[in-house]
Amino acid sequence: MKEVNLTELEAAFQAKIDSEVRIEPKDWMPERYRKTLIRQISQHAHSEIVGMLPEGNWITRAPNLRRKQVLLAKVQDEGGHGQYLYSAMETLGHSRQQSMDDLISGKAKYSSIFNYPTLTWADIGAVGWLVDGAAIMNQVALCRTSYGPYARAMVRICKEESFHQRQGFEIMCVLMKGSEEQRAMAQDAMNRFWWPALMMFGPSDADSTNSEESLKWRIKRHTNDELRQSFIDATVPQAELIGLTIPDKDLKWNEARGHYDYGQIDWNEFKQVVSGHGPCNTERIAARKKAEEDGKWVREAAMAYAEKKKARKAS
Ligand code: BYC
Repeated sequence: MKEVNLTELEAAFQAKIDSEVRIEPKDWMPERYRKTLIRQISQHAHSEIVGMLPEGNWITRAPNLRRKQVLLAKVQDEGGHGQYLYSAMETLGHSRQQSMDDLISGKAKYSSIFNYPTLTWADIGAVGWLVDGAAIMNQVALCRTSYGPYARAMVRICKEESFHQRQGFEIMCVLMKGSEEQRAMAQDAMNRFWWPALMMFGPSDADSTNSEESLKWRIKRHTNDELRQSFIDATVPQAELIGLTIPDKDLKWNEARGHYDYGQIDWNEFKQVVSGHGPCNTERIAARKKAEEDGKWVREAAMAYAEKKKARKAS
């Protein structure tokens, strides 16, 4: 039998990607492709479950029963998204426990945005509208990512995220139609969440270390700056419609480019937050660590039950 060498395998793999054939768990893949996917999917999964914390903070303080029900459902959805994503990651041979240990030890990243506090009810509107809005902009493209289990998980996640985005925008609309204090609260949330939302798309293309390879493998379909620009173009008219001001004095429609020009992002702040020095990093990791410890007996009981069932079947 003819021996197939690594270069040939890589060429066949790239040809598959280029002709839009999905890569499935049992297919051959370059080790770097597998590692990149584990990194991105686990970061994404961690973002979902850490993202439950700033919103969960408002469940007991939602202004009425309807708002409480909607927020509960949203936070529960995020937990579900984490589950789909951890399952997709496991198909690459990486264990959930290892991934969780990496999150708790600070080795693994999660989205910078969840290291900012939710100080008022309007922040729940801003998170739904801006944070889920930015997430969708990125995630719609991921429905066509080259790895099958990740792409399929994203289809369902996107459907739920668009409901989240709308409920956030509706909160902002209601506040903007309310009292002077409510409008001021909505504007304050906008002022604090606008720039961190733009940072969710990652460093500028010039500083993005992973983009080139991820674009070649069609894990990513667009660059960080392309997605950021699409988000700004889509969101500015929504803010104008309800009377919110974008906190960027350089924001201006550019007729020639057909896009909004925008001001300088504070990349120092981004680096600080990503390296563990944002306003809530310590608190977020401590909450995940406590959840992991509190849930230990449940995992142990489930494992013991599964083992017993297996033994009974075998006897
Ligand atoms: N925060 O080379 P780059 C959600 C890291 S929404 C922290 O451009 P890549 C949710 C990056 O990991 C949020 N770290 O990276 C919404 C890399 O470091 P490493 C989750 C960031 O991967 C509402 C370094 O910076 N969405 O879940 O090509 C409610 C250089 O960056 C960030 C996803 O995760 C950041 N913002 O592109 C609840 C979507 N940005 O790993 C939940 C999937 C960059 O080399 N992920 N870094 O040490 C992606 O699409 C891509 O990973 C990114 C970054 C666009 C985020």
